[in-house]
Amino acid sequence: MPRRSAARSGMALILALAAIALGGGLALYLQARAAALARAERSELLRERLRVAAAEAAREALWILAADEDLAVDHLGEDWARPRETNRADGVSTWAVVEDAGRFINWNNLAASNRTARDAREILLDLMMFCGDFDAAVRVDALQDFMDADEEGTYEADFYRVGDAPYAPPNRALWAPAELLRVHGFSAELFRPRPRTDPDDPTGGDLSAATVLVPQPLAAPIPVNVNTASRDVLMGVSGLRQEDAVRQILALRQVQPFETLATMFTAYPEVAAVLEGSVGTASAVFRVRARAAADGQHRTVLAWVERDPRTGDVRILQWLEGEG
Ligand SMILES: [Ca+2]
Ligand SMILES: [Ca+2]
Repeated sequence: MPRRSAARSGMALILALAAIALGGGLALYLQARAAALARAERSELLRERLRVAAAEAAREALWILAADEDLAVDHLGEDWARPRETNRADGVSTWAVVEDAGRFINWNNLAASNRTARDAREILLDLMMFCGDFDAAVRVDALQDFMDADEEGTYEADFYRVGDAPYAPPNRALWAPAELLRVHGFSAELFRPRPRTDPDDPTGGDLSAATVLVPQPLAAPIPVNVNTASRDVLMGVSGLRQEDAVRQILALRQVQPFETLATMFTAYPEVAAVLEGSVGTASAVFRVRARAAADGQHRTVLAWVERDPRTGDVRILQWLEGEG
């Protein structure tokens, strides 16, 4: 009998030890889980802090844009055009930059009615040719059909009603660059940056740096700003035969930004005829890009705004938040 009792208590001891070991394991597991939860919580908290910081950086940049004292002239030497960087005491660093839409050619210009010397179609065709695209006519025709209200054309609904994922052109101004990539002939390849290797190459332009998609339906095309537009953009807007005039415009604005178009048109009467109606000295639409980073995480803001040319008030057209 005593032997059996000893065996039982031995068994009880083993069970108790197993329970202790299990309990210890559970405690360790719970501890690890709590630490993981705390880490996830901290990471979520940081994400939210970065989201707020990026939005604040974008808003501050827009304040500076609204405070611009000269609304009749916009150039790259103005306060709003300078990228801003901050390194805050809490370890968050932010960066924000404002760019005017006038320094680019807007794809949606093609959807606006036109009463200028050179229409949006001609300008886009020349720009794309200048950027080495010799198939531009097909792409511009397809984009025109994609955005115009009617259903008459080669690249309308029937054209896209093929394959496993048929879709239809929206027949309106586009809202996002991703929509542009659905147009026949457009692909990410078209927008790959092209560093200029030969400065004299007449077809060495960079379409990725010369165009933009302003997410806004337009009554008239957004004018190109002669004070901020790049050489490629000015070449596109003035036509491929105006290389000398474009070079002189760029040299002259280095000395002093154009305050009126009259001063430029007097200096270059030959370009006045082609640029009339397509260019301006100020911009009304701007893009702000902002970024906040800390501990290897970052959050971004991309917003399009319209600035009232009389009051300077800034109105948001599109506000996108993201990561990376
Ligand atoms: Ca200004
Ligand atoms: Ca159409």
